[in-house]
Amino acid sequence: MPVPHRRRLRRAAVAAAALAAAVLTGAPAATAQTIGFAQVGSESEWRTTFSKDMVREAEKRRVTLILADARQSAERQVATVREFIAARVDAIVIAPVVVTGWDAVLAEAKAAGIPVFIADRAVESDPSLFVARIAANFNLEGKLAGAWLAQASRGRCTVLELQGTPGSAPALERKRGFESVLAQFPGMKIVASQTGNFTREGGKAVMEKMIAAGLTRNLCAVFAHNDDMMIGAIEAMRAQGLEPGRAPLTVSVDAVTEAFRAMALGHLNATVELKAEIGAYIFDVVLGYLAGRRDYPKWVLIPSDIHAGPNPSPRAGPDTADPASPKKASLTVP
Ligand code: GYE
Repeated sequence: MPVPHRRRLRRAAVAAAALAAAVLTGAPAATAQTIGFAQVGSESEWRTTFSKDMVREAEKRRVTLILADARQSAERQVATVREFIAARVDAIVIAPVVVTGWDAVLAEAKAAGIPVFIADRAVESDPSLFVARIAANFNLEGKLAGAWLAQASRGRCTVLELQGTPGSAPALERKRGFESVLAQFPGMKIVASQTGNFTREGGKAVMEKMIAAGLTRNLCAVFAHNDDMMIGAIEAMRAQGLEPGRAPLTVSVDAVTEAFRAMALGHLNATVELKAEIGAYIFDVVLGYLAGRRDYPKWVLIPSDIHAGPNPSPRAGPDTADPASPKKASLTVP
């Protein structure tokens, strides 16, 4: 993977020739740049769509992209970033597995003069060590999911939560955002919360255990930090004769194709959209920066949205005796 010095020089020569041509013709300069992309893994449909989009966008912009899949390992990912630094790539994009453990390697990139961009997930480190983070607001996503559920259950609901990868920004923030909404409703509470590591198998396995432990009895809702875990959990619930989408209600995050299918079948009630095709947002900033632009905010925000299924969800009315089993469907908010 290391880019040999000679090749770098050749690239520089090509860039210089292109610039000379551009000056002569008035056309914009074409530069050949190499960008290292330290990706989380391929744990979910959202992630694989994002990776494909990055590759497509790099081709479109004639940039060489070295995509390294960390297979959800934080250590492997840090080692990859060190390889990118040794290879003297022009820029590094990191979608960090977890928020911690980044200061040393980010400082090494800075010392080597290689700009770093954080994409999708966040890091907890000195912000002067990276140019910008290009990402959605995970806390808001948790809030949107919580607000949807508060409305659907009229603020009376017991919830099972399937968490994403421990220590990852979306798991931490979606939980915080969701809980901040629940905190406003004394009748809503999370009764159990476990990680399914953002995978379908993980969501299924955790839900099987929860069912076996009796946690789905009289349950109002399941909140999953991503669609893949929810789809696994739906499978587990249906196998046990439960009717996810009716009882319990189901809400997750990502809005991948499979989620829309589950909503059309009535198994999933709502999903908060996290755009997966965000390559254009990322390359705009990276290439803009490499071309000399410096006025980027530390957080370049990608907007979020919520999608609810076609069926009006059953809601617990204020007169429903058991808040854990919402049976009354009503479309009017008192
Ligand atoms: O929601 C999930 C994934 O980092 C926000 O990672 C992302 C999450 C996404 O694999 O599906």
